[in-house]
Amino acid sequence: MNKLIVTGAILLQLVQPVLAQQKTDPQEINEKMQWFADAKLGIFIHWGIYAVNGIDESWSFHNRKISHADYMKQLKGFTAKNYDPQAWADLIKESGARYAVITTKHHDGVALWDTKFGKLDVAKATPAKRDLLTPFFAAIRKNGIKAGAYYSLLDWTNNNYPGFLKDSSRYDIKKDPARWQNFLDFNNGQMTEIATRFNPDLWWFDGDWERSADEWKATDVRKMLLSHNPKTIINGRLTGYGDYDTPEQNFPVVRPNFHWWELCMTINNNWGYQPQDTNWKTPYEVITIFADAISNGGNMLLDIGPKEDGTIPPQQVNVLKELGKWNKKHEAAIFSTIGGLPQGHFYGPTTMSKDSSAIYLFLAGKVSGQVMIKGLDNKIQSIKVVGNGTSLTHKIVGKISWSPVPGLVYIPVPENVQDEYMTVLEVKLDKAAKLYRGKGGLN
Ligand code: FHN
Repeated sequence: MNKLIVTGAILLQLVQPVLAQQKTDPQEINEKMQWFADAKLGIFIHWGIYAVNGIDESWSFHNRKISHADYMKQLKGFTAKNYDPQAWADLIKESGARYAVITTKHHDGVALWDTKFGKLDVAKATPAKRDLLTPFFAAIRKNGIKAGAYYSLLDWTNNNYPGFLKDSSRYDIKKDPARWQNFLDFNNGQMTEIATRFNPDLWWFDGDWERSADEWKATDVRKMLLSHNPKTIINGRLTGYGDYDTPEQNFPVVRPNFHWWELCMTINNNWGYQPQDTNWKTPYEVITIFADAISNGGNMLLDIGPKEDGTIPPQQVNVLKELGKWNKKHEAAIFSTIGGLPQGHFYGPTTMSKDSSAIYLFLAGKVSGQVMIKGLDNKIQSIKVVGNGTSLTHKIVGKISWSPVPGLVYIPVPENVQDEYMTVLEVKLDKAAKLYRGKGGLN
C-alpha cells in the first residue's frame, strides 16, 4: 500500500476499487495482482492468417472489405516456416517486458493450436501443420516471462455464433437458446483446452461487446478459469468480470479510475502485419508513452505483428531493442515502482519507490537548464541520474519561514548526463513523500 502522505485541500483517493463486478477479497486480489503491478511492460502478439495478405485481422471480412471465402483462402498461405519461438522469447526478454500475450484465436475463429473443437486451426487447415502455441509458451516461460492468452469470445466464422458480417445476424439467441448454448459449449471447450494445456498466467479476453455478461455467462467463465488456476489474472473484457481495465490505443489523459490498468497499443497503426502501414512509432514516442502509463499507475502492452512465416519485421525488432536498452538503464525507476506524483507537482511523468521515499522524474527530450518540483514537503537526501549515478545539486526557492507551503525544488540538469530518449532522475527523500496540495498562503 502506498504510504504517500498528502496535505492541503485536495484529498486523493490513491487506491481505487477494481472493476465493478469484482467480488474477490481485496487482500487476495492484491497478492494475485502483484506480479502484474510490478511488471509494467508486456508484449502483445497478433499473429494469424491475416498476415498472409496483410489485411485487417478479422475485421476485413466482417466489414465486407473482402469476402469471407477470400479471407479464408489465406489459410493456404500461412506457413510459419521461419517461426522461431525462442528468438521471439529472446527479443521479448531484450525489450524488458515481463509478460507476453499472444492471440490464441482472433474474431475470425482460427485457432493457433490443434484444438479438438472444430476444424479451424493452423494444424489442420494451414501448411504450418502444427500447434504454434506449445513452443511459444515454453520459450516464454524458459526466459522467465509470464505468458498470457488472448482469446476472442466472439467468433464470426462459427455457424452457431449469431454475428457474422457487419449489419447482419445468423439468428436471434432468444428464439434459439439451444444453438447459443452450443456455441458457449464450443467456447468453453476451447478455453478448457487452453487452461489445461498452457495454463496462462493471464487471460486477455476480447470481443465481449456483442453480448451481455449474462449471455456470455461471464461469472461461470471466471469461475471455471480460476478453478484451473486460482492465480490467473483476467483482463476486464469479460464484460467487466475481470481484474483490470484495458484502455486501447488512446492514452487516458487523467489517471484511470481502476487500480490496475494496462494501455494496449500498436507499434504502427495496425495490430497484425500490414506491409503498407509504415507509420511506425519511434523509440522516443514509445518510451514517452510508456513513461506516461507507469506514471499513472498503469502498464503498457505493446503490440507486434509477425509475418505469416513467423518473422518479425525489422522496424518492430528495432523499437523493442531500443526500448530494451532504455529499460535496462533505467530499471530501478520503472519495474516494481508505483504510480508517481499526482498532476501539478512536476511537469512530466514520475514514479515512486513502493515506500514513496524515492521519486523518479522522467525528462522527455533534451532539457536545457533546470527542472522543478512543487509542493514536496520533505528533506531531499540526494538526487542522482539513474543509469549513470551522477549526483546533482538542487536549490529550494520561495520557502517562507512562517508558511506551511514548501519551497520549489529547482534541479539543474547538465547536458552531458542526458539520455538520448528520456533522462531519469532519482530524488531520495528523508521519509515517505509528503505532498502539499493546497492553494498557497496560510494553509
Ligand atoms: O477487434 C479487436 C482488434 O482487432 C484488436 O485485437 C484489439 C486489441 O486490443 N482488440 C479489438 C478491439 O478492441
